[in-house]
Amino acid sequence: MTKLHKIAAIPADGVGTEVVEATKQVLSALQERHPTFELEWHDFDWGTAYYEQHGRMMPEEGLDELRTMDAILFGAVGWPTVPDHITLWGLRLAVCQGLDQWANVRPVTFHPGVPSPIVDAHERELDWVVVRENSEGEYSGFGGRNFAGREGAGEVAVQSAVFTEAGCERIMRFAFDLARTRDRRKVSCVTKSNAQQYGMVLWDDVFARVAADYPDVETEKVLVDAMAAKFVLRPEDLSVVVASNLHADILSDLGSAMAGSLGLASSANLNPERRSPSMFEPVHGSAPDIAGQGVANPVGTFLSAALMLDHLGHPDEAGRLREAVDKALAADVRTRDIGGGATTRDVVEAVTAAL
Ligand code: GGG
Repeated sequence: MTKLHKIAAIPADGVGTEVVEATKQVLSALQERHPTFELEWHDFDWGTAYYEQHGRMMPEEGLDELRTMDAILFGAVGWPTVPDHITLWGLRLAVCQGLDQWANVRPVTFHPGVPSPIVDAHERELDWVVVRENSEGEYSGFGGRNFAGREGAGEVAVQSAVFTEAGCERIMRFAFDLARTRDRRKVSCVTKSNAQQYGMVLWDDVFARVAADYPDVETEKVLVDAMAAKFVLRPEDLSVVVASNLHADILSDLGSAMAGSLGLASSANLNPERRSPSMFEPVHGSAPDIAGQGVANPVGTFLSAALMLDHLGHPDEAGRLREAVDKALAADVRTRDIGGGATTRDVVEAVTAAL
């Protein structure tokens, strides 16, 4: 039986438009060959061009439109004509926070044939997942500018990180539940609780309390600076890494660079209770330096679409898509960010042929 899903496509800016279009083509080929699912696409032209016309990144009723969807496929946000904090808050964060997509899952995956700058070929069985708290912390938007500072200080800006016990607890439980589905049942908790003695200590306290409910899961607490070193020096010791909004953003970029390129990295912004649609997007941004040239790496978006198929209840099809991506990469169909000369179109054709 074919299951129909309503999917919002928000390509947004720069290479986002190219990688989302490429992904729609690959998904269409997949659904033709394996008609267990059908995707009904709803295209939204939100982003920086929309902002330049309307003075906002998405319409006021945009979230209501998205609430009628089963899932969202997102491209990338940001363009040099508008400050990044306006575009990010106006669209990506507006959707993640507005639809309470509080768990951001970012797998770090190594692929055959893709050179890693620091990991030897024989060790590439590595894979771990960064779980990013996606609703609060350093991204709570709390603060302001123009406070009166001490004399001679000039303008003062305050940016507060807000951590709630409930927000910490739900992301920790999510991380522990995820660890239970993996070969290595381990959760690494990241903080900077030696220096940030309120929010990060709450984070550590909640971690210890939640860990007590999961005696079968190994745990460790690591400061974010030490975790950055550990990513590079002992990645085989990682399975699930749970971290705040900012820390996890940085660490997941490091992980994907270790695996060869940010262009390969996928992510899922989940509302685990399924009260609102979840959003799937490559980790990379809009890459204005290569936008419009047809050379963007679509693999991060393909693998985000695989996460979307898992979420929609099609794990076999998601697996087929992942296998086809690995076949294309192993056959050296690689864009220039991973040392090849392939175009976006070449990758679409190779993955489609391998499906
Ligand atoms: N596809 C991900 C994306 O567009 N990211 C843009 C960006 O600047 N993100 C920063 C963040 O979300 O922390």
